[in-house]
Amino acid sequence: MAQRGFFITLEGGEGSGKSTQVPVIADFLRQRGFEVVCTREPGGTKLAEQIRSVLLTRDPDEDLCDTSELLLMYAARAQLVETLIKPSLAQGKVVLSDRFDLSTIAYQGAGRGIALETIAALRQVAIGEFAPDLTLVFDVPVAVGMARMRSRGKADRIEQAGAAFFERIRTCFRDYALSHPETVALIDATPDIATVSAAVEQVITARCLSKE
Ligand code: Z5A
Repeated sequence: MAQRGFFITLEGGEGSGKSTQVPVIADFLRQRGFEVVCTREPGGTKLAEQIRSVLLTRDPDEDLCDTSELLLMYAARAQLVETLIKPSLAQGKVVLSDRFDLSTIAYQGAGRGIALETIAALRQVAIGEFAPDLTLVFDVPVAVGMARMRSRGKADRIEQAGAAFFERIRTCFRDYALSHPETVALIDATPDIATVSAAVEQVITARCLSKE
């Protein structure tokens, strides 16, 4: 039977540069002989991508309420975990996901103010105890991230929230990383792309590859 692969998630606020790092990490791991599957949240499968478009497109006639937003995040996550992530890990592949469950704690929990107990109850229904082997939290000051995003153009529905919302999210990501040092690494994402890549590769080498 194939050895189980490992699951790495990339998390952080707007413009933290995590999406830029996904193909860099994938290349780094492929060069070391791993089969790598890259995905994202919300989305990553045909049906989960349909949920993503409901989540990220602002409907001028009807606001998505916070509870619906939370339920749709978990509907998309259940679909992604069951149909893509678990089967890929069972085949011995490495899965890289641009965002995962920690984004729900940060955005719906710290950002929208939904109780962590509510989030934990839904997580249990959607994915049970399933969790990443390693989470990389990309940290940049909110103003730096926003400036990077502005240079990219139009904001989606969630990105239209105010600066205080994004400050709460950044604090949540940082606090979570510092309080879960065994499974989460905090990456300073302010320097240039190559410097951030080098820091990430060092963490992956130490946490995942040295156990091979
Ligand atoms: N969301 C949620 O609320 N709850 C959940 O449970 C989940 C998600 C899973 C998904 O949006 C939204 O869903 C997200 C959270 C919410 N919303 N918000 N707001 P998305 O997938 O469309 O986008 P994103 O994940 O928020 O961000 P992104 O667009 O993928 O950007 P990024 O990963 O933070 O950064 P990037 O695309 O790699 O880089 C942004 C720009 O900066 C780009 O021009 C790069 O070239 C540049 N860049 C990158 N790195 C650097 C460095 N190091 N220096 C300088 N410039 C850089």
